Amino acid sequence: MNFTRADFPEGFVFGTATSAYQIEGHRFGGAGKTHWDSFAATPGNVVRAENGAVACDHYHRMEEDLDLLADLGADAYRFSTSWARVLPEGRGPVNEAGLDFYDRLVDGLLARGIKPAATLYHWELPSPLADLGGWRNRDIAGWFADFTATIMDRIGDRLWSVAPINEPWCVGWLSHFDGYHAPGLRDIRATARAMHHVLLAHGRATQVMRGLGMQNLGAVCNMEWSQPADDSPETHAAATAYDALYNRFFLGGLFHRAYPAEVLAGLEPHLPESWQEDFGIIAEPLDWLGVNYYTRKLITHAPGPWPNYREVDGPLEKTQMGWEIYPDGLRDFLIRTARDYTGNLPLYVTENGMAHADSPDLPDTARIDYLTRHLNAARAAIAEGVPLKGYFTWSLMDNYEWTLGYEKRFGLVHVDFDSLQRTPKASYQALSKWWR
Ligand code: IFM
Repeated sequence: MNFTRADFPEGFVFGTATSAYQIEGHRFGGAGKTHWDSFAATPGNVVRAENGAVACDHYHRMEEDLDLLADLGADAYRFSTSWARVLPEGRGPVNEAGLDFYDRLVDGLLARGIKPAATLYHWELPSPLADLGGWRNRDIAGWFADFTATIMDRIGDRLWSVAPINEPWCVGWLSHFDGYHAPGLRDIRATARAMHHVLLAHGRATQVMRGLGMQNLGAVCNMEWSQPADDSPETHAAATAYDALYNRFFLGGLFHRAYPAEVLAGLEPHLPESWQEDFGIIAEPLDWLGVNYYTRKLITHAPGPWPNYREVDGPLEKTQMGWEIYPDGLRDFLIRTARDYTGNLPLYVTENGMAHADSPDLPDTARIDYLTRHLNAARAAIAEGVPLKGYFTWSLMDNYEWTLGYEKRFGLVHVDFDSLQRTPKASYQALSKWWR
């Protein structure tokens, strides 16, 4: 890596991220069923029908994993709390073992001098709530607010930061329009409702936490830089529509109390009644915004029904996910987000990293190169005046990559999914040299 910690502003926070279902081992500790369990059990949805039942068994190996984080020199750790581990039915009776687990996790981080950065929801919805319509049901905002109160009552006094929901685009669009994530729907009305309700739930949870006197509350949005595949006006319109749906819809709701016209063109007839009246809750003021960034997409026009775009294969070098490597997109998103939405509000890169088909003894140069190039892009944004305050790599360790099972390895630490042995990769060693 061609820079050191000293090349970033004083107090810049470096960390790594994971999520509950992807690492914990959902079958341990009395957690309730989730829509990811049933989605994965349905043939054809997930590679080899793999699920998060055991994952990395972080539930039993938490201390070892926290030691890895400490040895890495991380300042902060983004983890998520599993709704079904805390409330197995989604509402009602609490699983004390679940609350104890997150209590120990937070204390374990603090004991090692690492800032706990919590995400309340990273995708595993309790099945009883999915049965009631999940994100399509407006009541989910209240259910989520109650879950927020339950978990924050226990750990809220010791958290460094909280974001209610990870990547609302994935919760809304990828899961209800593309059908690629649980619950696997492909329905425009379900999509419109889920996309709106996810923001409403974010706002309600934020209000609950403000009521508890909590600070450093934010939101985490994933972004993909969209570029037209050719110069025709209709291809440009397609790329703009992709950008609106993926990147500007959620920022618009959170910061401008409005949704982009390109999205309303398709979703407005399907949004819940009086949706505009919810912006007072959705746009609850925040302390920071997190950007999750991995890639760009080349977009072209697609005939037929809205949204009239499709992705085309791009020429750039790709990761194991088949995602093009495009660090400039990170710089440009940070600049655009600050300019058009967040102003002086602190920004964080809350996820960035690459999947690579590696084993513990390989040099891991591709990942080191990817991280170096994106950290340089972050520095370029800072040089342009963007108030970027931190950067988190995805992920601390190889884990369950949802629909793609355990094959896609994003970790700084290699996990052998038979023995569950952890082995730091060369990228872990490289980061640990200059993070400390
Ligand atoms: O593994 C996911 C994570 O759950 C959310 N952000 C993107 C990562 C890589 O696909």
